[in-house]
Amino acid sequence: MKMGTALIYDEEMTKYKLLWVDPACKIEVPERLIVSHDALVKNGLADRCVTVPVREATETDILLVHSEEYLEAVKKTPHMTLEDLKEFTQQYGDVYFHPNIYHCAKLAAGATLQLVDSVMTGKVRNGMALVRPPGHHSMRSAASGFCVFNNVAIAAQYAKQKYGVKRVLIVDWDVHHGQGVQYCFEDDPSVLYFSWHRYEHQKFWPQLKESDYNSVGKENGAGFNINVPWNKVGMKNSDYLSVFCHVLLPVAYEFCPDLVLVCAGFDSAIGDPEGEMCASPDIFAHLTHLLMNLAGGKLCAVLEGGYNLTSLAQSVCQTVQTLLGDSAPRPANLNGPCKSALESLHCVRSAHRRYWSCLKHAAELPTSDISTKRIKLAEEEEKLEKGEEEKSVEEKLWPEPPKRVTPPIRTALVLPDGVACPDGCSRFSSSEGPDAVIVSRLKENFLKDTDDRDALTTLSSLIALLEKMEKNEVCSGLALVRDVSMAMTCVVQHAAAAPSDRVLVVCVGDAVVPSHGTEDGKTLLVQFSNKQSEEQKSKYYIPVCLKKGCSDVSGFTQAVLGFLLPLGYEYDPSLVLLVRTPDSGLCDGVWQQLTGLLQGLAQGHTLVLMQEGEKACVGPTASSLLGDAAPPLGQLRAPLPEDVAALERLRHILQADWKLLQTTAPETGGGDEC
Ligand code: X5A
Ligand code: ZN
Repeated sequence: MKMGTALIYDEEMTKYKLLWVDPACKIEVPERLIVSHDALVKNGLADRCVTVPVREATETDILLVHSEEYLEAVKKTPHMTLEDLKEFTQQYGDVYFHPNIYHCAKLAAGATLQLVDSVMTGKVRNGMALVRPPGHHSMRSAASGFCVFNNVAIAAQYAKQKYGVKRVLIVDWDVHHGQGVQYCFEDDPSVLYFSWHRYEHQKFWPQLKESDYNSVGKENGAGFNINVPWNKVGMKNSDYLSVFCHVLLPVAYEFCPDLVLVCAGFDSAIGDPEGEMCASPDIFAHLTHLLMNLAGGKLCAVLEGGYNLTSLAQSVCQTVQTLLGDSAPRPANLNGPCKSALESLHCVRSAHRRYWSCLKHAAELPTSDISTKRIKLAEEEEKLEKGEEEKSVEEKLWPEPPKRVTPPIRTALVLPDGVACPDGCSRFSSSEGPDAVIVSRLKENFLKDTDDRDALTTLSSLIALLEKMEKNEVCSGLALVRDVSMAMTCVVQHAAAAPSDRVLVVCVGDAVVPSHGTEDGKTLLVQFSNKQSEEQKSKYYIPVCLKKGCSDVSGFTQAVLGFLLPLGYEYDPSLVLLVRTPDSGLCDGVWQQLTGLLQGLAQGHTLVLMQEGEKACVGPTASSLLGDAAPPLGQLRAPLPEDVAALERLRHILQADWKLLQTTAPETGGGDEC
C-alpha cells in the first residue's frame, strides 16, 4: 500500500534576491532553498523521494485567489528598472521585488500544484515542495512578508475545483500568521485554517487584531479559522505538542479533511531570528507524523519561512524523513506547556467551543478577557525585563538531531501456523528455539499447570522478538496469542527487568492487566474499557472507563487525542505495548488510527498483542505498523457526555502529575513566563 513521497524543487527559485538595503527583508535569501535541498541530498533523503518537476502556475491558477489587477501589476515587474522595483515594493509591507521574482512566484505556486496533482492522482502518498517565494502572507491584491502569490491558498482552491475535494485542512506551523490564507477562506467552511504564530499581544508583525484567537471565521465559515497566538517567545516542544493534542487534532479529526496542506515554515524552530522560539527541529517529525493519518495520508507540505539556515535544513530533513515513513526520534524534554501557552490554549478552546463538539466541554474564558488584560501586564513586564540579559539568537545552540537509524526489519509477526503473513511483513519465530532461561522463567511464572507447548513456543518467540526490538533490529511487531493477559504480563515482566526502559502499555478492552511495574514508573498502564475500576488510580495505572467501552468512535478518538497522546508523549516510553481483547468493541478503523498515532512514540517500537481468534485483524494492524495511513473515520459526532465527564474527571486528577494533560491556565495572576 505504502506509496512514495514527492519532492518538488527547482534551482531556478534560488535565482532572485534582495537588490537594495532593507533590514526587514535581508533574511530572505536564496541560500534558504539551497541548504534545505543540499541537506536532503546529503542525508540520502532526496534520493528516496519521487522527483516531480515544477511547472509555472497558469494565470487561471493564480486567479483562483488573486485579482486580475494584482496579477497584471506583478506581471510588469520583470521589465522594471531597479528604481521602479523599489517604488513598486513600497506599497506593500516587508516584501521585495526582483526582475526574476515573478517567474519564481509562478514556479512556487506551480510546484505546489504539481504536488497536489501527484498526491490527488495517487502517484505518491504525500510530499514536500521546496519553494521561494513563500506564500501565506500574500493577499488577493497585495504582496506581503516576502510572499507574492499565495501558494497554499491557490492549491486549496485548485484541489476543490479540479478534484472535487470537499474539505481541506490547512495547518500553518510557520511562526507568522498567514493572514493571506485567513482572508482567503474566512467565510468558507470547506477550508479549515489553523495557524499558530508569534503575537505578543499584537506587538509582533503583522500586528493585526485579526490574528488573535477570537478571529474564528465569518458567516458560514465561523469556526473554520483557528488562531493560536503565542504571547511570549521561547515556546518549546511541549507547547507545540500541547496545542496539537488539545486543539488541532481533535478538531481536525472531527472535521475529517480529504486533503491536508501544510504551510511548512520553520521559523518556528529554535535559532530562528524571527521566531525566537525554542522548539527543536525534531519536533517537526512529530507534527508531521501526527497529521499523517488524516485524509488517508494525503499530505502536502509547502515551504514558507525559516531563516536560520542550520535550523531550517535540519527541520526540513525531519519533515521529509517522516513523510517517507521513518519513525520519529524520541521527543526530548517534554515538561508540559508554559503558562503563557496554556493561556493561549485556554482562550482558543473557549473561543471554539460552540463550533466543535470535541471542545463543547472546554472551560469558558475567565470573566476578564485574558488577551486585553494581558496587554497591560505585558507592557509592565517588558519594563521589568529590560536590563535582564536575554540569550541572543546567535548564541542559542542546540544539538544536531541524531541520525534516525531505520531497523532492517520494519514489522515482524508471530503468528500461529496456518495464518498467512501479510505482504511487507516478516514472519518471526525464534530461530534458535526457545531460549532455556526464558523457557524456565515462563514455566515458572505462567505455565505452571499446563504443559502447553504451543503457548510456550509463542511466548518465547514473543520474548525473542521483543529483544530484537530492543536492539533496534526490528521496528514493530504483532503477535497473535492464546491469552493476551498472560502475554501482556510476560512482556511487561521481561521489559521491566531491563535496566532503564519504560513501557507504555495501552490495553483496549477488558483484560486482566499486570499490576507490578506501575509502582516505580517503569510501566505506565492505560486501560480503556467499560468497567468501572475499583482500583486506586496511581500515577502509572490509569483505567479509562467509557460508557460503551471502545465502541463509540467519537468518544474513543477524543480520548486518544486529548488524553492518551499527551500522556504517552510526556512519559516518553522506549516501547509501546498495545493490547486488544476480542470483546473490546473497537472497530478496525479506529484501531488503525490508534496504532498509527502511537508509533510517534518510542521511535516506532510498537508491539501489538491480539487474541488468536482475531485473524481478520492481522491485515489492517500490520498495514498500520508498516506505516500505511489509517482510513479516515468520517466526520465525528459529539462524544457521549458521560465519557467527556469521565475523561475530564481523570484529567483533573492526573494533571498535577502529567503536565501535558493541562488544558487551562492556573487561575493565579502574572503568567506569561516561559
Ligand atoms: C514567510 C515568512 C515572514 C515575513 C516577516 C516580515 N514571512 N517581518 O516567514
Ligand atoms: Zn514565517
